[in-house]
Amino acid sequence: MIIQESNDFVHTLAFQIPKQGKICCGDSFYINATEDYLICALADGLGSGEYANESSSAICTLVEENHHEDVEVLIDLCNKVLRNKRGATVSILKVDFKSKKFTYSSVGNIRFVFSLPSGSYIYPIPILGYLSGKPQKYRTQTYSYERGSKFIIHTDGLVLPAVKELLNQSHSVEELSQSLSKYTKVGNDDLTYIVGQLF
Ligand SMILES: [Mn+2]
Repeated sequence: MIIQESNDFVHTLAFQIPKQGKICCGDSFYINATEDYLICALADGLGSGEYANESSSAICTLVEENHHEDVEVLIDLCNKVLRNKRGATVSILKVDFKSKKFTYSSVGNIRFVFSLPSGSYIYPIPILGYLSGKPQKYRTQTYSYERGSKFIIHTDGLVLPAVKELLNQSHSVEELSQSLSKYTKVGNDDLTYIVGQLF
């Protein structure tokens, strides 16, 4: 499955494939680009199949219904929505186009790399573990970006040997997606990535 969401300020492309032999994907994502901001949520439900999907899709529904909220608020709401469900690893990215800043918060093993056109990279450090409705610490960080910046957010079903080079060598989200295709064969975990480029 490939989904694209774009406007004058951002181009994004998401790709998802379930674990080998499964119809239901345990990963879920949500992307929305408004005139003011981009919001992305990616969740990986523990295990796989239906119950993993129940948790990860609850995260995405919550972010969809509350996408105007700040990342700090959203990540805590995400934790609460998982009470009495299977846990999930969760990442939320919000990019403000006017101030050219992005805010990111993550709990668990979802990977995020942000590449600036100047040649530097930002790897916000996630909190270890997963959300499960229990009291939880968060780390929410804000950074500045420049026009032309690119990013990738992906679940642990995608294993990339050289993510910096991939980001560097691709001039568009379509090119990036093309160069990721050899790493996205059906495997032993659900696999989701979101790539984006900011303008
Ligand atoms: Mn996974």
